[in-house]
Amino acid sequence: ALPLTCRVERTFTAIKPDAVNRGLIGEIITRFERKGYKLVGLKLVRPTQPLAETHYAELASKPFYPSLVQFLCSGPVVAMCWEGKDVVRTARKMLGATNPLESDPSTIRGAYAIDVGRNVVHSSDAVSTAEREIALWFRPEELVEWAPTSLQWIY
Ligand code: FUP
Repeated sequence: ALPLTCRVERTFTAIKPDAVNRGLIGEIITRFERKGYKLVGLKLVRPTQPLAETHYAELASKPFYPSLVQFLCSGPVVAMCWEGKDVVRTARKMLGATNPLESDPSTIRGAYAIDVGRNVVHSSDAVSTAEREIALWFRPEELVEWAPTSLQWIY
């Protein structure tokens, strides 16, 4: 049972265009489902340039920023909101290090990525970032409140 003291959080996770094109949507969603997190938002979007620029605004001064924005807009992105105990930090662990050269092979990036510019997934790096990114990518009515009741859907 969920103890009252546990920190239930929400995070913003995105499957980037490289992973969508490579047919990795199911693999990535499956990892989060099997971990035990609850999906409360899900949509396929073709990000506009302003959306991508705002999403990565903190990196605007980096040399790779223009190509990063262009990459995010280059195809469909699966935008997700996942909910559960410590989901922000745990999702980052499940993704692995930003550079696939450093990510453990048991992580999503470690398993499926080779190049830092094509690193398959994004997930918010802090609770405050998650709040900003969820509000950027989703309208409030697109987030669904629900209590998973697995057996009810089988019988
Ligand atoms: P992360 O939070 O793990 O996605 O990492 P950052 O916010 O530091 O970087 C955002 C994205 O920029 C990465 F997913 C990939 C890209 N990037 C590069 O292309 N080159 C770099 O040297 C660093 C990051």
